[in-house]
Amino acid sequence: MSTTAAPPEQTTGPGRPAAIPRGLAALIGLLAVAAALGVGHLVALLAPGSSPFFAVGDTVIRFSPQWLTEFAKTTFGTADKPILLGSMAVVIAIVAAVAGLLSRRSVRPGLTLVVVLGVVGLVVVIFAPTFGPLSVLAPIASIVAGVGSFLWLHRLASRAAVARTGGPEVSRRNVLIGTAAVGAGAVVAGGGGVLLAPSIDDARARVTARLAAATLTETAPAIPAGAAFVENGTPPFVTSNAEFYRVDTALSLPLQSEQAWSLRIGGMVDRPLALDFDDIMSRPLVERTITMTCVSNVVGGPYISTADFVGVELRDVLMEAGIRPGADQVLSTSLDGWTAGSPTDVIMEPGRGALIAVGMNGEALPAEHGFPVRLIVPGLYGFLSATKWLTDIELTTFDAAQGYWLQRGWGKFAPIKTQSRIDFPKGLSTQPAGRLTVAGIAWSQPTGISRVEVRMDGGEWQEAELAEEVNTRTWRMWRTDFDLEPGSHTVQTRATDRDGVTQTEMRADPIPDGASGWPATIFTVS
Ligand SMILES: Nc1nc2c(c(=O)[nH]1)N[C@H]1C(S)=C(S)[C@@H](COP(=O)(O)O)O[C@H]1N2
Ligand SMILES: [Mo]
Repeated sequence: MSTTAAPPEQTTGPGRPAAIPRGLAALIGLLAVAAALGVGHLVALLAPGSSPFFAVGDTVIRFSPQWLTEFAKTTFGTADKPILLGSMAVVIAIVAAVAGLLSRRSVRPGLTLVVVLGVVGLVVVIFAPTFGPLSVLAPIASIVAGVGSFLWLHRLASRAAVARTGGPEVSRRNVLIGTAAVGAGAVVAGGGGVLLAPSIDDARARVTARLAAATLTETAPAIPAGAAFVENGTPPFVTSNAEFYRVDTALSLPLQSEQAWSLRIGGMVDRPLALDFDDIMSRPLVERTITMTCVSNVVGGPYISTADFVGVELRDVLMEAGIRPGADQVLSTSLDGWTAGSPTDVIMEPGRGALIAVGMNGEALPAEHGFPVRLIVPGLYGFLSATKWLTDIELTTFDAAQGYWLQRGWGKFAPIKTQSRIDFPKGLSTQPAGRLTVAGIAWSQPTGISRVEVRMDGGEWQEAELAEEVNTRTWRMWRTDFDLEPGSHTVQTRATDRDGVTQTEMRADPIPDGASGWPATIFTVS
């Protein structure tokens, strides 16, 4: 072999080890970190919430400043979760590649970075609200897998680098086999973690069957055909479970079977209760059609939906526990550690109709909407009332404890604001000249809607036709006709509740207690 054929990177000499080629070095970092995350995700099957990758994502969400959360929600909507996970994957991949590149000669710098990543995963899992005795296993397995793969691949690659200067050709094949093995291991482990994740399909099927067989002490009246103006562009009165809006902080859904589920009711009560799913099912079950609304909904926004919920009266259960004087807050906690604090006096109002819900539109709650059990409080925004994956109810005071969003600058008391939305015509659409039916929805739970007015181009307010009222806990559809000349037009609406209070024109952002202002839609007639 002639010396001139030596590769340009050859810097071998006494006391100076051969450098691993850049691409291979970066690949080693990537594969070691992928193996770490894959193995971590697999071992996390032993303890919910302990997969390092998802735990990091959950922590990013928990510690995101309020402006960032709002920006993500309003810019990406429900795509915010995949976008967060994707961005995390990119950042981690860059750090992993850097770890590999730092260790082209000595194993130490890159290995240190891999360990640092692993320790971040461990710390994040330890401080997660879901932390339990088995939770450390996944991040520790992750560190072992990451460090082991890095050391092994680094040794193979260093040997191959030396071999390029004249050693046995076989080392290069070893590198190939090594990288392929670690890559395959990462995919198999991570994929195993995904595929072996407990499915709640069977549990949901059991609950759906039990609900179908149960006798309800109160059924929701059938929805009259005239309750929605779908032909004019409003949504159907009842939202299908698939179409129901979803808002939560959960990157991976808490999955618990109804058999493993239990609810503790404690704090400032005379008789703390522990209820399991059978206890819930053996109580009087009621069915109610309720419209839920998210405080993050902007004027004209999509975060509002209606369903038939089945559950037990929250008020009755709390009466049984016996609320002590001074307990002004009902603080509910989910399986993933999210919390909501509702005012006790609202929940205990006779006729408010708050539910510990188990059914939604004739089936068990879907996983995304809180299976097996959640809270629904008509008239309160979801962020301070509608805890999904419910596991704990604590009677306490607002001074002693604050719910998740209250800690992040959102309101302490946020009744749903009277609002209306224009569903047709769509903004910036073009409509044919002549008669145009404008249509939409209005809501003011739990007071109900008594009037919706519509005006075109700042003209006289004209009273819209209201669809049949289902109950005051739900939205109400409206429509009205205009004869329009060609050109650009702006339509506006304002709703009035059953107490005679008209929705305010004053514009407010969603934070801290809900958006307000009259919706306006600009469109063209040609
Ligand atoms: N466990 C849990 N429950 C939660 C949330 C959450 O982030 N975690 N978000 C709340 C918010 S802000 C709203 S608006 C409603 C939305 O319920 P949905 O997703 O079933 O429509 O759930 C509430 N319950
Ligand atoms: Mo919300």
